[in-house]
Amino acid sequence: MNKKIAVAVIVIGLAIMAYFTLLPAPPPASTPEAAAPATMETAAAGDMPATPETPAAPETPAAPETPAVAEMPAAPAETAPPDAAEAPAAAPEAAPMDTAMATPPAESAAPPPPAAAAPPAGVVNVFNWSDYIDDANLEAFTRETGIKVVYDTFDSNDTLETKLLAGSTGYDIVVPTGTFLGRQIQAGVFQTLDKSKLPNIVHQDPAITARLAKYDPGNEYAVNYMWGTTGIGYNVAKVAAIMPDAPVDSWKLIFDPTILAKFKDCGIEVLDAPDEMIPAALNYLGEDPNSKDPAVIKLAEPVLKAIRPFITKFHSSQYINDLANGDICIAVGWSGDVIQAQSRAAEANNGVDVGYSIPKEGALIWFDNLAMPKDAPHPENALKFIDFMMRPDVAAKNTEYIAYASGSGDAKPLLPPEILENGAIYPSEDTLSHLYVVTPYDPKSQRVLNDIWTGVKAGL
Ligand code: SPD
Repeated sequence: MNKKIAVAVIVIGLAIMAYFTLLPAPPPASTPEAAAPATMETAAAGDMPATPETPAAPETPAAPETPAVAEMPAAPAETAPPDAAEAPAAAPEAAPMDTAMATPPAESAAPPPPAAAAPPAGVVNVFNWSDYIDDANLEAFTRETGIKVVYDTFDSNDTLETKLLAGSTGYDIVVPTGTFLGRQIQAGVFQTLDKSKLPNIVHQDPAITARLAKYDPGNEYAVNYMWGTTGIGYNVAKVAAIMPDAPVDSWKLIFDPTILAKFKDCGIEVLDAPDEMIPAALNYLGEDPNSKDPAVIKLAEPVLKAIRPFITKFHSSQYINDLANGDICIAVGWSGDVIQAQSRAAEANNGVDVGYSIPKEGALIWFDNLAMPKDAPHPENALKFIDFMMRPDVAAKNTEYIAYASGSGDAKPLLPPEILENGAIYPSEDTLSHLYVVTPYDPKSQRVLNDIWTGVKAGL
């Protein structure tokens, strides 16, 4: 009897040993989980390379396969500043905006061949606009360089500027619009870019680089990432039902209170951006949208106050989902964001048709740029990131995904005709000739702008 028990114990023991021997090994750092971008909140900060024992971002939830339009969160207005040197790894509260919304393309879902993955090489801390990158590009960057991307988002230049002026942001890469970049350079918040480390700069569109030089003389501090326009997004069916001859191709739709009032109950959102809305109102009045004269700027005030009662929300990213879901009729928004709303509605197959118009009176053309704060903790990695984003195939992938025009001229031949020929993304020469630029505001005119905006929003 005892002999039988002893034999049974030996057999069970051998079976347990065999089971553990056959268990799969833990995933290497090059798996998609390890390559997935983290947020500043989710990342273990500093230069700690990801190891198989401590994967880079195991907490980041996988992106949903079919984004549920209704569930997409609004971009956080603020994100906590990283402390690249000291911040401990924190449990995530939410997936980063872009990660949560992205539908991973097929190629990013498959693990890369082990030979393609570079060994861990530290981190790069990126602060970009929400809905402004193809996450597959972040994953490819990590795969190719071994550099983990810690990625946070914002939806307002003011948010970015407040952080930059306070200093010690912990960010290696930020993406200011030209209007803000110019004065931020003056304020000394950026470092010059070592062009010898940016071989892909040769692919940039010379016309866009020349435009950028107006804000960054000599193109020393920044390279253009994307550019676009500020226009009107609208729900085609709902607007037509309320007003069959609605002037969707004109700023009258927004700034004529007798017209806008008709859409109040349907929902109207405008950008929470005085540097956009005030020039648009001035342009509508036939004034110089780029005026820095306080007396001229103040002409926009009564125009904005007259439409204030009909505005449902001042927000600079919520309108993407709200348009896509058919929750609002009209938004003053950014070109690519409105096109993203179109795509989300189409993906959701919800029957919502979103239109974008660049009003015939003219609209703002703006340039968003990659720049490196003076105290960037990982400048070498930042240069690698900038160079990667300028690579034509990478830039084209971003443009295809976010529907904004790229600073890379050599990306254009790689784009499908439906992007290249979409005048909302790459406006025609004729449309371009109607667009206006806004140059940086000095402190005095900026104060006038802010005061007007505060009063408008408060309904004073
Ligand atoms: N969702 C990305 C939006 C980028 C908009 N940047 C443009 C700022 C123009 N002032």
